[in-house]
Amino acid sequence: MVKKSMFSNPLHVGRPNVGDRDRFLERINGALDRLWLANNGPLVREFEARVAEMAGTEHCVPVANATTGIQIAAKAAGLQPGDEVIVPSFTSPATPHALQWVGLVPVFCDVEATTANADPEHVEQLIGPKTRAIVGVHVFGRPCEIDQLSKLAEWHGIPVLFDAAQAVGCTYKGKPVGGFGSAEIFSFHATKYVNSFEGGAIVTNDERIASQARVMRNLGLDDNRETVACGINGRMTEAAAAMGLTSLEAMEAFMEINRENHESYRDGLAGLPGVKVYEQADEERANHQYVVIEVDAATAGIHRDAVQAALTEHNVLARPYFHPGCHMIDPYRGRPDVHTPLPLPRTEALCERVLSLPTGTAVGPAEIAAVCEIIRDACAGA
Ligand code: T4K
Repeated sequence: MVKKSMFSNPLHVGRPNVGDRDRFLERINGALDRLWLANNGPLVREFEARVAEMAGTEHCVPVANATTGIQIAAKAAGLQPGDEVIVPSFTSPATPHALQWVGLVPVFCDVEATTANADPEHVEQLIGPKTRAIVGVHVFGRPCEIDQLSKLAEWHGIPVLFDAAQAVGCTYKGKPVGGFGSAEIFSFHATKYVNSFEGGAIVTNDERIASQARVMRNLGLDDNRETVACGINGRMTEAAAAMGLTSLEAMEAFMEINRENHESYRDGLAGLPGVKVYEQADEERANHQYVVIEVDAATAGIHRDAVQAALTEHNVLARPYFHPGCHMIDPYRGRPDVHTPLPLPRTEALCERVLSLPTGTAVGPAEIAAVCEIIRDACAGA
């Protein structure tokens, strides 16, 4: 039986990874010396080049965060207020909110039980006369069915965008995530394994979308400082780019630590009935930035919420990403203009089972062993 409060300090999910501090401070000092702190400065331009290189794309437009990036990408792809966009319900509220905020109408699809990603068959069923785009999400960094969603979009003559907020550094069929669909959007939020404090990037091979996005990110101003579109301030700062560049330099090391952590959790929870560690596709490069367990209450004899409560007692602050499904939250639930045929059974079942556990540089084998022991104890006591 585990002792009371295993950890004196909270063990968080989403603890930021910090790269080489000296290198970061050097970059910050450079920005202060140059007195160039924002508006597409040299660090942002360098970050842009590094992210494009990592994603293997022709263009990268750094932005203030992924939420703004989704909004800008949707508008740059030509979507207009009132257009319906099919999006999975099992995602961060950031995805539908970003769409809703620019006047689009999210239509929620169900997910595949094994991958937690959008079910292409359900997407196909939902495509109707007002559908103007599909937004796939690479949930927990595992790429969604990119080929099938892209084919559907092509058949219907509509764009497909990918919310790649969680999939920095991952591959799909051996190619880096970033170059698929009309555009993909990365997040470099503090809680992501590669972070720029707050930040994001739109990556694309579409010259028109990239140039539109650049203008829209900068209040609609073009290179000649003429206002040519209704823009927004979606710019990244030099301080964010300094952190982003430093973090990117450590990306491989962070990924390796995440991979080892994932393995330690898998070993630590092996054979525990009803508790499954979410897996990435074997043949792909995965960032493992989220370690997610699925607790099947019927088999485990305990609900996910009780496992979370047991962890909280020990100062382990696990997170039920994503619960509830976006179709169950305001402003979407019950709204007549959000045409989601209910229920979404696989999404709803998954939302009751998932729990994200601490990973990244803040934890190691000893912490993970203790977390697994708490979970085993909770299940045994149920
Ligand atoms: N699409 C998807 C699929 C996403 O997952 C997200 C973001 C987006 C789009 C939008 O990307 P951004 O616009 O954010 O670039 C967190 C993140 O804030 C959010 O970025 C992320 N998804 C989501 C999955 O997780 P919260 O509300 O859970 O964050 P919060 O403040 O509760 O922090 C989470 C944990 O991290 C806590 O235990 C505390 C810890 N933490 C957090 C911060 C900020 C730290 O230890 N240090 C820190 O600096 O959303």
